[in-house]
Amino acid sequence: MDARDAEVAGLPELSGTGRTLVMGVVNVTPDSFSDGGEWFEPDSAVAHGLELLGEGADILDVGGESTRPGAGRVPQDQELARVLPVIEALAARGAIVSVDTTRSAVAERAVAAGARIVNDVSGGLADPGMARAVAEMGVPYVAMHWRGHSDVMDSLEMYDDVVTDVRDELAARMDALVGAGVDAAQIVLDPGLGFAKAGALNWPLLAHLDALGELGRPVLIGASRKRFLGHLLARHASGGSRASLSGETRTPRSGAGEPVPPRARDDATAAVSALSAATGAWCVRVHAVRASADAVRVAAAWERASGKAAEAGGVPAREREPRAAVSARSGPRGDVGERTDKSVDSLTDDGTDAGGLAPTWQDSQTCDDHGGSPR
Ligand code: PMM
Repeated sequence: MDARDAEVAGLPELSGTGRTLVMGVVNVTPDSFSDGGEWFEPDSAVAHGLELLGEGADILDVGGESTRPGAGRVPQDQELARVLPVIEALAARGAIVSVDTTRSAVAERAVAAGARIVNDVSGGLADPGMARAVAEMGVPYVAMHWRGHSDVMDSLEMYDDVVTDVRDELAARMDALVGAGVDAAQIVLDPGLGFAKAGALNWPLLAHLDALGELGRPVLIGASRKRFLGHLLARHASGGSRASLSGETRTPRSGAGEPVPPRARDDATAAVSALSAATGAWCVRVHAVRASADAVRVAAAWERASGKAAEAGGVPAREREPRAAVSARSGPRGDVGERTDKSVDSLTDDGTDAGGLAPTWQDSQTCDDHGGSPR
């Protein structure tokens, strides 16, 4: 998986950037878990979208139906009334807009209103008409891993091995979509962080993004403000082992064991963006754009520099040897470890410590970061 080589048919302006793209979230909903109600009026949603563009968003993702755990469905005409004016206005201002919907009728109307991408959190499972609609429209299509609507997804979290199960289920979606006439070049895959995945299940997916890369399509990551990050930070806030070992004094941001609130997850989101970019993700979907826009640029500069170091002969093998452990620790699936190693080469030049770039599979398995709700 490598963002630099990824091509998605129908988005010529976004190819060849040499970096991971940033999708800014514009939720036109009263009840999304992260920002519900903030941009509910069309004018404020449009203003928010323009602000995100100014902060460096490449794509604006407009959605009118909350997918927070437990949420019920919004009637189709209400979803349309929420998203269409916002999409029309943002597209008219030159934004590349995606529509976040599971309904083919909404996707079709949104594309007619100027949306260029369909982002379907159900990967075509919620609406049997979606594959045909996307095939006919020929637009880029984000197919996310999904097992059921928000009101039932908490009960669908059984996995033998979350990485291989998600990969195999996405492979099956790809086959079905292509079978229905969608060009594989239109498809972007997404592991669906937080969707039928409680806290600890999300980390192996991030640590093994290369497993999705095996399916040969670009990957989009939507970690922004999700609950598994809230739980991770709650451990720090409660004076967990890392803080006390390092003698660091941290201002508690939440009560012990309680996830920090969604907005307090933005720095961690940017860290996920940087690491996702380092492993070659095509795009990250985020609420707070500026930090992730910076993060993906840092990752790209880092990658370019490591490429140059390798071309120039790199660091002598003798110096590189101890760092190979980082590659081995990042897992058996190839790409992540390989690319980590390259970055480490350039770091060795200035003596910076690069240890522990990727969590290990075992670390993730033993992580106690379970949350009551997947986000
Ligand atoms: N997450 C949410 C909504 N849409 N789309 C994709 N492709 N991937 C995601 O992870 C994703 C998504 C939920 O977050 P929100 O309610 O804050 O928009």
